[in-house]
Amino acid sequence: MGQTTERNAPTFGIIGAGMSGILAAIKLQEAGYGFTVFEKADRLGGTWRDNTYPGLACDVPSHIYSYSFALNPEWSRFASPGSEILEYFERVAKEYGVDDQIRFSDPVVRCTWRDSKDGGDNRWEVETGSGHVETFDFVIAATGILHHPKLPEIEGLESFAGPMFHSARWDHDVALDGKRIGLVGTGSTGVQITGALAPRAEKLSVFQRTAQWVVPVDQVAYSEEEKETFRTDSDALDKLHDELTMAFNDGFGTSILDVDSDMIDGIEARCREELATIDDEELRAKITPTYRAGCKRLVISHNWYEAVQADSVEIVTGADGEIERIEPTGVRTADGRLHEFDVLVMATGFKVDSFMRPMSITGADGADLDEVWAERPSAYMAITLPGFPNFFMLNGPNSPVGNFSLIQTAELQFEYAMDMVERVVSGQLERIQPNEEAAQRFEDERVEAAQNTVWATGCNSWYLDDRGIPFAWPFPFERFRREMAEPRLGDYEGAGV
Ligand code: N01
Repeated sequence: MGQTTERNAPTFGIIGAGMSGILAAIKLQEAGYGFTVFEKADRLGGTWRDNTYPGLACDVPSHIYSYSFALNPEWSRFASPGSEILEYFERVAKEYGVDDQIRFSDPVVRCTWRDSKDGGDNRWEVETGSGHVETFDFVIAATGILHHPKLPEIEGLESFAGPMFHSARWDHDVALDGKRIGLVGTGSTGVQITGALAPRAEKLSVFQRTAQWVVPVDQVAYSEEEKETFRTDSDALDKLHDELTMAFNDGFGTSILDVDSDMIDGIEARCREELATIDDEELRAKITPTYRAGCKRLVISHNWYEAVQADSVEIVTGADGEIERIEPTGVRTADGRLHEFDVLVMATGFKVDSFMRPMSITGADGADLDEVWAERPSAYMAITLPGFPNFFMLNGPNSPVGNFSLIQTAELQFEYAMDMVERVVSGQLERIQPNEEAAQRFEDERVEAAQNTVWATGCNSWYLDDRGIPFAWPFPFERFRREMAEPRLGDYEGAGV
């Protein structure tokens, strides 16, 4: 396993073969550096491998949900289905020759920094579940954020007698057509599942704890002519990628920093317009949110408004519709009603504060990541950690998150990592380790800015940490781009060596 390396070239352990891990592998291969990609599952693709639920599609335009170096003229739709996205990652990994350099089905369980002052060689020792041990100069954690399914704490959860599963662990052996299905959750996932199952179920009961702002979009398919243009005119494809990036990462990404933003007003108005087309007043009231659009991640859908009006669908919500407990035959709500089902689906989101955990990560002087992150995860500039030398995270804590492509984020972070690695290779830095003061200063500034974002305007969402403070990058995307392009060397230990 691992690439042949140039003499004295640094080596890398990449944890995870999802979008970010594949990116790192391709780029390291191009740089001629040695690496091993560790993947706990038997297939690459991360979230696009784990999620296979009916209706799965990207809510970000496909032409920006692509690597900038591997734009894809073949995308079928403006926002393509999940299976197509998985095929894209598998194809790109194969084309760039990194697919057979992944160590599958063997999770990393431990990463330990062996410091020279303790007799080590200033390298990371990485151990997998099978007992395999390798050492590397650098570790890149590309373990994803929406990775660990979160089941709700509802009394009697395990007592349901029929099939019950989380949306990211879909059981495709379970029949759905003509069945009575209960669906808990109306985030991006629950809304997509509702659209797909409304025409198939005899009865679909959707348990909505909080109404969502659902932005209606057309599911536009690219014509053969358009695809042919993209195939033959790479400038046209680049231009589309750049325009969409400006609109989503910079435009939308920045609008959420202004609670009175015109863009958010426009989005809210578009949603209200669609809500106004619903004749059933009671239903309209049920699904109309009472908080500012953009506070939770916006849900994007081409069929939600049609689906909720289908005869087969019931939205169960409000004080009476609150879930009291789960029983063998269904869900009991606060009004005493028992909603009976053949199948129960939990589209209840993810534990977004786990990141690389539960693997054990020990840095310099015995620093234990579990202890460092005991309260909540955080990272200097969303990429490195004091006390954990030569360790980078792609899409880790405090990274930009929103209704835009996380691929851009990972690409910018990877460039930053390479910039810093080159400084070690050239002898400018002995190791890459931000100092505590810089990390604290960044965290203080981040927390202050986060409280002025639309995410902090009074709703509950996965964007909030245990204190109710948004955990993501709360500055303009342009600043992220700048910070990634120009590392603040003075924030690193031993800078100027
Ligand atoms: O999860 P969520 P998701 N009782 O956390 C409800 C990405 N994604 O899987 O709103 C009752 O957003 C909870 O209710 P409330 C995207 O980034 C992308 O839907 O907290 N209900 C909510 O309705 C997205 O944001 C695509 O009151 C309970 C739902 O479960 C992220 O994944 C597609 C409950 C959880 O919503 C997560 O989306 C799909 C309880 N005890 C997802 N606990 C793309 O297209 C939770 N809920 C790229």
